[in-house]
Amino acid sequence: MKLSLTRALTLVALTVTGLLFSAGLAKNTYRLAAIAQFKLSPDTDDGTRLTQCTYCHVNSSGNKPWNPFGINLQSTFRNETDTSLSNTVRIKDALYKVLLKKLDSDNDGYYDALEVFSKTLPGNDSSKPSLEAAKLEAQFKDAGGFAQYKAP
Ligand SMILES: [Ca+2]
Repeated sequence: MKLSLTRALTLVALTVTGLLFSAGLAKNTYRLAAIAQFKLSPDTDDGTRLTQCTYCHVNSSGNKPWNPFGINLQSTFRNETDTSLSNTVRIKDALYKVLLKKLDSDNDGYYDALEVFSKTLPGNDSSKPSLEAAKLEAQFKDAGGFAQYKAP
């Protein structure tokens, strides 16, 4: 069977569009899951994003590459979640499990959960809490510690 060039190009264009759409949808699903679970700033009613893709990615448009926190989250998602579950359930599980590791992904002196708690960026060493780590950790524990970031 021969495809005309026009039909072949249309097929390629539709496939690429579909892939881009599903990738975009996935990204936003994960971003929204992180906002809910980590109690980050939600989008405003007019759609302005107050929590950017750069929470986990290097670029504001998302995709590759991931920042150090995003790399740890991605690894947790791939290696420590149940692949028989939906990606939506897996990402929630990964969001919690990556925090439990007490990694300081960006090496700024504050482990990731403390950065989530203080609303700074766990994957960017130029964003870090102003409070000293021991005081912040005491507040974090008083507020419920890791359990406050369990999947809903
Ligand atoms: Ca940081």
